[in-house]
Amino acid sequence: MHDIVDLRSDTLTLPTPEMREAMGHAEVGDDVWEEDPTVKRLEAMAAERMGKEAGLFVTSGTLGNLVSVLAQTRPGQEVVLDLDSHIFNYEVAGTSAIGGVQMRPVKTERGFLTPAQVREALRPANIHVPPTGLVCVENTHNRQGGTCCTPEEIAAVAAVAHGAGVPVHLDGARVFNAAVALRRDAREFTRPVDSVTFCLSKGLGAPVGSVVCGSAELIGRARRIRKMLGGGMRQAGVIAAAGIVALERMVARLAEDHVNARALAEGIVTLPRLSVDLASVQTNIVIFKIERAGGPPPESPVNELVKGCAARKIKIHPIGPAAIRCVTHKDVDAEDIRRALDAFGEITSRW
Ligand code: TLP
Repeated sequence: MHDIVDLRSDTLTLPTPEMREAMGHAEVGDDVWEEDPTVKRLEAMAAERMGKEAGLFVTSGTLGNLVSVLAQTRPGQEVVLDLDSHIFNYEVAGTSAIGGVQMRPVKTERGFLTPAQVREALRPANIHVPPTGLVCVENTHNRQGGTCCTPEEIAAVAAVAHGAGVPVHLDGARVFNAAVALRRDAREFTRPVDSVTFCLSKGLGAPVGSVVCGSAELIGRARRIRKMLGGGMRQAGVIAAAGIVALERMVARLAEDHVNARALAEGIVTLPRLSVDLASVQTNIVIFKIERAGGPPPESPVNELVKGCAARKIKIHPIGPAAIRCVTHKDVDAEDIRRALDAFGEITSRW
């Protein structure tokens, strides 16, 4: 039970006492000189968990994705990705603005490109067209509500891309949620791809940071690009120390967040003015809709729900004129979920 129930994102998680302790005692050095032992330990640990040769600690998932795209493309190339992907929608067009690549968003069924869609999107050798430089996939899928694709689905897409000599990047901001939900090792999701970014500062609870993993050669290039973008950090072991605790202690507990998200979704379907696609609730994200049918709606139902919840110290995030996203995480417990459901019930019963 928490005073404030913050369901806006798992990025809002606060560091655990153990993380703060580790940060306070972290052994540090200048990481641009590759002399920070704690950063090196985190990178080695991350690479091992992702089944890759090397890792690179970056400030954010956005920087991790940008560095990964820049390290594997050149200006004038095209990147194939899902229309609803985070890279295409929420990363400020960095890949185009800074990397000079063109995005080729493809509309998919559930956020995941199929092998046939990739085959169709790959450019032929023709002087008029931009060469395809990279294919990106996202798992779990944020805008689809935290849905997972299987390692086999990723492998099938990667096989098509690799067959054409095109590398594949996984935006695995929440790849550990997928691994826990599907009871698979994270390495199975990353084995087919050339690069992966995962976040320490979402469900894993670290205050800052993501890690890019790939071959030693790729990470060497990524390190230079990170420096170019101003992402070379000095005594970054202070924050990497929290990332180590995140990897060691916070992965298995993601299952609790999934149980809480499920409870939230199952409560929401019982409320007549709200609806949720239960099949989409596979990890820690619940996207639900406000149904207008069946009675006179308030002026802006979404605003009324957000404001009504805020008055009850519950924070939720609208993602459209009639849609709300809730994300469960370590700072939300089962009691908080009941409180949120009570609030939703009370507010919507007046409509
Ligand atoms: N997602 C954030 C917001 O940017 C929407 C959130 O609250 O969910 N890939 C995926 C799939 C993400 O969900 C996010 C963050 C990122 C990349 C970027 O990570 P950060 O926020 O560390 O730059």
